[in-house]
Amino acid sequence: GQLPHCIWLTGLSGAGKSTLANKLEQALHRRGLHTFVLDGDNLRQGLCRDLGMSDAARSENVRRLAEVARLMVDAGLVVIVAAISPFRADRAAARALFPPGQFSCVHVSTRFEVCAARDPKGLYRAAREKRLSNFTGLDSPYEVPLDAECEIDTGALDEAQAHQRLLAHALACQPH
Ligand code: GGZ
Repeated sequence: GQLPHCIWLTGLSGAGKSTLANKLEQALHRRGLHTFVLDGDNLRQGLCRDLGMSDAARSENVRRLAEVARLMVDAGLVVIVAAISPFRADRAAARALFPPGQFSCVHVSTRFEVCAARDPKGLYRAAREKRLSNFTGLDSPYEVPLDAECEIDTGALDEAQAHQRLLAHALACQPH
């Protein structure tokens, strides 16, 4: 059987969280594990569509993601959360919802300059040109985790290496 677990990916916009989360889900699924991905960007279309990008709105967004993840872990799933989740206190509150050993934090630590150069959605450019405010790393803070169980820099690893590192972490959380 599988150990229900929440794997929480935090990092800047464009760091690679969603890509890593989705590839991890596929790999775990192939190994017979029951998983679900909660992506901050997706949940902002529905459950969290009333929330903007102020500090308070981000805290509320992270709180809701954590509560939903907790319900899904209670239902027996391996839940993969991908959200910037920029504040240490909010990530700590998320962690506190789970039994010890059933939550782990993965810092997708890709540097700001690397994310800004990728800019897959043009958000960094929009933020630079002041068409977008409260942008993480520019005029909104990102508090680097001090308690991450795993760190992945997609600027230093290629996609396959980054995926392997995350998969190894996820499998290490399972009984073997
Ligand atoms: C940062 C923003 C912003 C601002 C829109 N700052 O990389 P993405 O595009 O696809 O995902 C980001 C998403 C942020 O949602 P999260 O739920 O992950 O954020 S948080 O945990 O801080 O609540 C990004 C896009 O929305 N986006 N405006 N101002 N990212």
